[in-house]
Amino acid sequence: ANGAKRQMWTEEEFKKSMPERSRYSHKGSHGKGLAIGGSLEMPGSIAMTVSAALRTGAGLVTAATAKSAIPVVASQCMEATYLVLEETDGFISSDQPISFADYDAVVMGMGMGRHHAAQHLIRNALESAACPLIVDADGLYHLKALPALLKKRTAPVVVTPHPGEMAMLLDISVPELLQKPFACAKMFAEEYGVYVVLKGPFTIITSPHGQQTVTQTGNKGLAKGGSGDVLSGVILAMMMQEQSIMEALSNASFVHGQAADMLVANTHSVYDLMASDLLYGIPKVFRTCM
Ligand code: B4P
Ligand code: MG
Repeated sequence: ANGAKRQMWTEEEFKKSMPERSRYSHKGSHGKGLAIGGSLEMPGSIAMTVSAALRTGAGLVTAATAKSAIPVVASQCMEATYLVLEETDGFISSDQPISFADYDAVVMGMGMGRHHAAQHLIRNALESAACPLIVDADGLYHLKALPALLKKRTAPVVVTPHPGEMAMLLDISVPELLQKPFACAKMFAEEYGVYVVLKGPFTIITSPHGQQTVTQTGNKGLAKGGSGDVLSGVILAMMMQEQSIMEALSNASFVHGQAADMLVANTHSVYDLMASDLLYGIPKVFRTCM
């Protein structure tokens, strides 16, 4: 019965669903995104998320990160703008209100750390951001502590766990999860009314109603710190283009994996591929698959 609701998402679906850009478009037409995360210890995470979002076609991207991380991030991303967040020991500890109404989509969690103080921001976003909210990495740990808020939220939420994080969210072991990843993702999506991007050698994307797509792009070169942060940025940008959320998530996963595949086929290997190389793989995907 599940089979009928499951679709393989390939280059063909990508081609069909990517919106054309209007001659009269401006940066506002392509979305203003906000990425919240990073720390003095992990500044690269948010830098890669922001760069990936810009590479994928976001009109404007703002990075909200710990004050001391900003110079590091800014030196890597000249096109981004910044929101300075208060910090403790280099980690975001701010409960300052963020004006979420200024953005079309928000991604949060990458490199944020698991200090309790960061939970304020997740709470604020769940309560007051009317736009789609994407939660990744350490954000998922904070989210787990807020089940009632998650259920109550009506605007879209996307979670992007790897198997370790999905198992943590479901309170099961990784082997248990890997025995039935489709059913587990569906259970979580339906229970909380969220979109789930369960990452892996194939990535399973599930809607709150249990509809599922699968992408098979990507390779072992992605098994390296930072590749998930790049995916978060690709998702942020795709969520702001004119397509359904399922199309946006499926296309994001397709592009991310395909970028890795094209780099490994041409200039790189699965040993040397680095997450930041994906920023140069994304243009190859747009040039050849669209
Ligand atoms: P984290 O601190 O969460 O950091 P990370 O996930 O390793 O980095 P990143 O955010 O860049 O990558 P992500 O997986 O999100 O890891 C802490 C600990 O969690 C790890 O030390 C480990 O103990 C545990 N853990 C991590 N991954 C696990 C897993 N798969 N199963 C069980 N425990 C795990 O994103 C990676 C991206 O690359 C995704 O898009 C994914 O689809 C892709 N990718 C990775 N390997 C791939 C492969 N072999 N083939 C194709 N695509 C692949
Ligand atoms: Mg990750």
